[in-house]
Amino acid sequence: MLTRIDHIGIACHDLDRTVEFYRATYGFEVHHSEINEEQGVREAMIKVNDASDGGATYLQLLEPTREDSAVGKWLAKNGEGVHHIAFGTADVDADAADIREKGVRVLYDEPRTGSMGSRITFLHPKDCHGVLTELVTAAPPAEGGSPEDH
Ligand code: MC0
Repeated sequence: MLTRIDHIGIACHDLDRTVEFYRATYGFEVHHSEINEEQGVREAMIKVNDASDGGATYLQLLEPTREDSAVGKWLAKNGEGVHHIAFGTADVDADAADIREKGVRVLYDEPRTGSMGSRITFLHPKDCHGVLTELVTAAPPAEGGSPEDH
């Protein structure tokens, strides 16, 4: 069951400058940053609010690490802006299977690794009224920490 918005993915040309915009304009700080080589992105997660299921909602700022990545191609075509939305679920495998049965293309056979050790998959934007949609299951809580402490 999808229980919250996990994040909104925003494509940008310059991650550091974009992070500074969100800090200076809204007072948001970076909660976590990493490079995901498989996805071809350098990313910063900005936590906006906690959620009742123990998760949280983020803005995910994405700078491509290579031009032929999904974000690199999208930026070249569209410029900066909202790239995808992501829904949080406790069971990405079950939700992806249910959604696939409804005829929506799920892009990965098995979920892959996303931000902060999460498991993620994507739904094709052409099957979702033009919105690239991601499903996310957060990593289990670290010993003695919250699910977001990675
Ligand atoms: C492409 N299209 C989109 C779109 N990307 N529409 C809405 N939103 C997007 N973000 C549209 C194009 O405009 C085009 O439509 C059609 O889809 C095919 O696009 P393409 O440029 O030819 O590109 P493809 O087909 O090679 O790839 C599109 C696809 C790809 C969605 C399959 O981007 C993909 O696999 N995305 C999932 C992975 C991803 O996005 N990773 C980056 C975030 P027309 O009408 O012109 O034919 S990584 C992330 O978010 C992780 C780190 C995390 O959350 O933890």
